[in-house]
Amino acid sequence: MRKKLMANDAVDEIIRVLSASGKWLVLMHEKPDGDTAGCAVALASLGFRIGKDVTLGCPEQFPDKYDFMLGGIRHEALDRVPAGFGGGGCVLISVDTSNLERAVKGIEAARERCTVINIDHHADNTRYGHINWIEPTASATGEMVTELMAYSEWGISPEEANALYVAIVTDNGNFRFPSSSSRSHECAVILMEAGASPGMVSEELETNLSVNAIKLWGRAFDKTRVFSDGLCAVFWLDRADFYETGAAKHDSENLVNFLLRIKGVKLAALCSDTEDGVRVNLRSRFPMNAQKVAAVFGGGGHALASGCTIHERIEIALSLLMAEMERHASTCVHGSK
Ligand SMILES: [Mn+2]
Repeated sequence: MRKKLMANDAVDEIIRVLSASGKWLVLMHEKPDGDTAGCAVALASLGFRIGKDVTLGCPEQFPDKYDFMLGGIRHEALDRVPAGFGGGGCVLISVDTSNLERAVKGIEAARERCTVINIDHHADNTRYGHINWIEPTASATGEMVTELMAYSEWGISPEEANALYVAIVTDNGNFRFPSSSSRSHECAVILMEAGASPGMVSEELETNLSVNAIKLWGRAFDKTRVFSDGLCAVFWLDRADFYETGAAKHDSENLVNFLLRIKGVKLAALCSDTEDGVRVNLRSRFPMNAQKVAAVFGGGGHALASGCTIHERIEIALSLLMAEMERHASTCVHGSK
């Protein structure tokens, strides 16, 4: 099967480089989500399938809940690009990673030893690769990788199709977020024809919670605060909430989405106190723009889903954040009149 892509020089160049390279290093971003993990697993699997020497690298522990899509693929926890990686015919592929701060360390230095391919859908991508294929209208990097693989002569195996299906549905909320498009659905068709099983994937994704995660969520729900005339909501997790419940860091991934289910709320945030500062996950509904709030604190992401870190005590971080959310909400309300 060969899906026609719009004319795209970057894709032709990527396929040419992948084809010519014997050694691939495929990298996910920090705190791997379904999109980066699914894309990286699919590309690594492709590499193995066509006889390349592949390393699949994850900046930290690979999240258990995505283990099902690994099949027999090995992955390594890498805190930096291995010093020995490089030389003729080596390629480093970074997926869904908007900047080097979110990536495995050492990509900058590795640029001199290998070709760096940067495939991403974040509008604020800093174009750190030799080849940068950035499509902000894609609902997931998984759409791009689906099209790339379908367009190439290599195609997509059933396992790769499942991994890419995970990438797409975890980033576009099962085709419910405004970012999902006819293109997203076309990619789903390609993946189903390649053997993806949406039923199996949703079963794996929806029924994998730990009791500890539920207890952690309860702690956050209990601290919900709605403000700015019901337009904004926050909740937060203290360090004690994590260690007293025994929950893992990634158990709070996408927890913030619950706040947007409160009637009238259009801008929501989860603050998690960590050793590295207060991590903020922001979500919004149009016309509010979560990215604008995150940007005030040096963060980034997408218009409707973004994040930042505030290096303050949790109480101070919360008050700074809530003030900024309130300011943004009032700009939107008055701006739309
Ligand atoms: Mn993504």
